[in-house]
Amino acid sequence: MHAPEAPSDAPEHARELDETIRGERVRYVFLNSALPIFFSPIGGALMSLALMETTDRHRLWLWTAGLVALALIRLVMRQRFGAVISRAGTDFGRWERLFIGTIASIGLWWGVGAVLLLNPASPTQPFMVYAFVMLMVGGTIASYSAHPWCVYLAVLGLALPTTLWFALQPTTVHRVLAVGAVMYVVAGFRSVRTLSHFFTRTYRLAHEVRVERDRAERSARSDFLTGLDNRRAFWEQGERAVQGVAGAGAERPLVAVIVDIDHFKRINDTHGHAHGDAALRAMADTLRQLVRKTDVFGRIGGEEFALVLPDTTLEDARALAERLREHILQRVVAHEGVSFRFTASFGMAVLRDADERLEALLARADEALYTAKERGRNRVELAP
Ligand code: GH3
Ligand code: MG
Ligand code: MG
Repeated sequence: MHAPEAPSDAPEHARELDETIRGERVRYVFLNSALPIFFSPIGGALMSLALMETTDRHRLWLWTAGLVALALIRLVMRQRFGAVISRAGTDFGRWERLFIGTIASIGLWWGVGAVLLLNPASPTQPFMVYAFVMLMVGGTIASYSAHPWCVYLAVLGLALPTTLWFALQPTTVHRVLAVGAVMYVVAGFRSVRTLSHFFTRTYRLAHEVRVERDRAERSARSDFLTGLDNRRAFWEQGERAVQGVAGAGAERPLVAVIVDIDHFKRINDTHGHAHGDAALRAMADTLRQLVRKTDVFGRIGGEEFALVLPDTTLEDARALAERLREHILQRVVAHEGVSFRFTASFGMAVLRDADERLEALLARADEALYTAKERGRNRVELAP
């Protein structure tokens, strides 16, 4: 049995979809990284400014310069990724590692840097550092929510060092703030997870809609029994081919052929409907084997098939029709233990001029087919 369309390979499909979603996450991180690239060094500079009076200036300079350097690296990376993002075959996995790697290292630079800049001697300075670090945590969650791992790694690097430092202080107010930081981060992670879930679901749904639409479109245009184009698809493409000749203006030969299985009713009556169907599939198979992919052909009725052959001379078309006729004549159809042969008749018509439409052309081919039937079947006839 010829399945008109192979069923989609489910695991292969799922893998492909996962890859697409992964690519989209990377793309989202990329799109959203424009602001954070600048906000990270600006935030660092602002914090340095705020700490100027209470912290060693050389350290502040060094730390801010590090942030600027990391921002520059990301800027270059963004430029390069922007150039390849829409190109087929972009290795999203590689960019994903690079993006997460740099975003996480900036988080770490911030987090570790913040602890090294902390001045325990000052009564207010650590709280300022704490505030800046938590602001950065919020910004990271907001910016990269589509990519949970990016958020988890960057936020852990950012928040863990300061939170630990606060937790280890003997004073209650420090410890309370450490607990607050943990709650803040947990709630943030939780919401990132939820967002990510909806992100995946949206893409999955969009993908399923696309797949179903393609499937519906394909099945509306193909003949279920033979897998060939059905009447509608054949007609659309045939019209286009005929109009192509009209548009070209020059002398371009085009031939239409109608094929009709001889005494098909007899096959059905003698062997059964299933054997008739087997003959139809054998016919379709022969067409697929011998007719060029660029030609238009399909099953237009019960046991009727039609071809539109653009840029084909009458001689070539006749040679093809004869080859098809021979091939069918020789072919033994075997179905459920019964073997039989059948023949087919052919009617051909050459496009008269650029004004002739497919309907008129096929009507003439049909007349020729009628002549072929009259003259004994299993033959090729040309419309006058
Ligand atoms: P001729 O040589 O003059 O073409 O005779 P014929 O028997 O082929 O033509 P006729 O038009 O008398 O019979 C066509 C038969 O095709 C009748 C119909 O039952 C059968 N048929 C139409 N569609 C299908 C199909 O999808 N499967 C099968 N098995 N038979 C079909
Ligand atoms: Mg027939
Ligand atoms: Mg018929």
